[in-house]
Amino acid sequence: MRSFMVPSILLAAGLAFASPGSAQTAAPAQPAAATAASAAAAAPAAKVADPTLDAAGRPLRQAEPGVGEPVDKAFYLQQQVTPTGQEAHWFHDVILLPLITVISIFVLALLVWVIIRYRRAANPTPSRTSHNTAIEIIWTLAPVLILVAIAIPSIKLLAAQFKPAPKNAVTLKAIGNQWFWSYEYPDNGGIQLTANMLKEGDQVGKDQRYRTDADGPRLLATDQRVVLPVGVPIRLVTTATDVIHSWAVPAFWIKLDAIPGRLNETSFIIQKEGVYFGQCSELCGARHAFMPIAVEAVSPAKFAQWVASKGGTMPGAAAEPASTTAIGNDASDATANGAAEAAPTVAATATPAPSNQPATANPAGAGNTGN
Ligand SMILES: [Cu+2]
Repeated sequence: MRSFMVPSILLAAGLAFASPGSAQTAAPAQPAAATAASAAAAAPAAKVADPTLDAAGRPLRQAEPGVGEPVDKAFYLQQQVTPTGQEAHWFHDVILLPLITVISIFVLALLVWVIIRYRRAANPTPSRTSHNTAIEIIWTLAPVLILVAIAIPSIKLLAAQFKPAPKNAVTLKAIGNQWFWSYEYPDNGGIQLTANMLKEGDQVGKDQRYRTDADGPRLLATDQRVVLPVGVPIRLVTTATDVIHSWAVPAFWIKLDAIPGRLNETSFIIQKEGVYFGQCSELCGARHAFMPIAVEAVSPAKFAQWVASKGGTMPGAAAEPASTTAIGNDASDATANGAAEAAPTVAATATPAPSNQPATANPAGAGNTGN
């Protein structure tokens, strides 16, 4: 199926000389001539400069060490930058971890006490007691009360994760493909991105783009970042074109399955500008480990500029979103929330617009940055 789609897309882009074989490998970069030609052919309307990239097409913002990315030899949760994530982090640190520690130590102490105190040498004639109503009530009731106490914040947290996004939310549609992510911004003029993992310098041919430290850590950096505004609700919608994937960004407390033929939805608010990395978190095939996610959170004004640079539009006309209402949807917007959105997005899944061509050949591509 895709073997037909890819050549036709390339042909449409005027790349008749690019062989279908090279297009199918989902490599993050292409030979210089092809990249330049496709960029010229595919981006006629980009007048505004992409505010996230420098003149050479490299990302201006680098990841902050220890934020939004794993740390060498560390374990524990990443610093959370969404309200839900912070609540979950608190729940883990203040409730769950102390509780499980106390219970584990208590049970271990009981076991050790029984093993030592009631061993055969120390206790030659065992007790014949088989019932003690008081203690039976205690060991039944105590766990029940503990579970009820945990359930209250737990269910609250669960509800927060699946609360529908408000009307002013920015919609990001993440589409899992074997093995890369593509993205759509249906409320912003249908901007489309394709994000491929950046390979290391020794893994690519001459003149091909490879990862640098400005892009992010090895196996996490992508050739195109997902750009999202801070302080504005984000409606994340996931789906997939082939098998089940999962869009997961630990710093957002987000892990949402992307299922072919279905839409999953959640919402979150990023509170801090920065670069946040994640990975596909559903075993999806041979290159499951090589379809990372890189999100760059920027100010709403910068987001509007980025949308303009991709040839998109901000809902609600005003191209200068100073407030959160200006950046999101208006109620009047035809592609606004809820059921109205479901039909076009499902249709978009049926026709796999995102291809596995390198993002540099994409209308929204980062450009010829490797050269
Ligand atoms: Cu996957």
